[in-house]
Amino acid sequence: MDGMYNYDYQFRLIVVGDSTVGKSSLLRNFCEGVFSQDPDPTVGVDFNVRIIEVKSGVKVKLQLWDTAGQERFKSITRAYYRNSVGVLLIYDTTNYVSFTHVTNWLNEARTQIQPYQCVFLLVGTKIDRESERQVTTEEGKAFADFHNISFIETSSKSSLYVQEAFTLIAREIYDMLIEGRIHVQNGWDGVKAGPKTANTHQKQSIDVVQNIQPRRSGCCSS
Ligand SMILES: Nc1nc2c(ncn2[C@@H]2O[C@H](COP(=O)(O)OP(=O)(O)OP(=O)(O)O)[C@@H](O)[C@H]2O)c(=O)[nH]1
Ligand SMILES: [Mg+2]
Repeated sequence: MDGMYNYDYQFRLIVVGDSTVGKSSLLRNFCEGVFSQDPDPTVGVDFNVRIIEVKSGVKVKLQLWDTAGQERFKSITRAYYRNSVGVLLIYDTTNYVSFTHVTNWLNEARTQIQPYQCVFLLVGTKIDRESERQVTTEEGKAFADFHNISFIETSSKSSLYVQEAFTLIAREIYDMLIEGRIHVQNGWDGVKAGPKTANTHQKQSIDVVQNIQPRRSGCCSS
């Protein structure tokens, strides 16, 4: 099997945060390797796909949902949380207000995603604008540590740590899957077995529907 059909799992990730923090730019850099100074604000929800290798020989197709940060689209984007196994919480390191709003995005995601498991990653963007920085790395890290989630700072303009951000969250999800803390489940699209592993999971997924595992801290409603 080749190309888009040659993967072991599919993870659905959602990218949230205030308007203009750089959500679409992060996804465009990751999926297309480009950066635009003046992109249009996202209207509702956009969708991207990329396959990555989470460890040697294991390919994961990432379905990436890019949401609009503007308040008026909240009711549309809310519907996309439920089928996500990963949430990238984005703030702009040059905009302190966007950092103070991360708590709201985290709470919103937890409320919408429960009772399903998910993994969060805190992402501070625009580190190429170091002289305009308003949120220190220590502040970002302290927030992430407090909520027991991972943390990374990126620049979509300079392509700094963009790949690493997606690899980090995908590996974390994969590890939880292998450890049995996240499951492929019927009726939930957060994680799906790919063409290579679909048969193995078919029986398993029926078993786990009635047996949702307790979450580790850092997951949805801990
Ligand atoms: N210097 C710099 N600018 C960036 C970076 N990422 C995004 N921007 C700029 O920030 C602005 C907003 O970027 P978007 O990616 O559209 O922001 P968004 O979070 O998708 O906004 P909404 O779709 O309205 O929610 C644009 O002018 C981008 O060029 C970055 O890493 N460095
Ligand atoms: Mg956008």
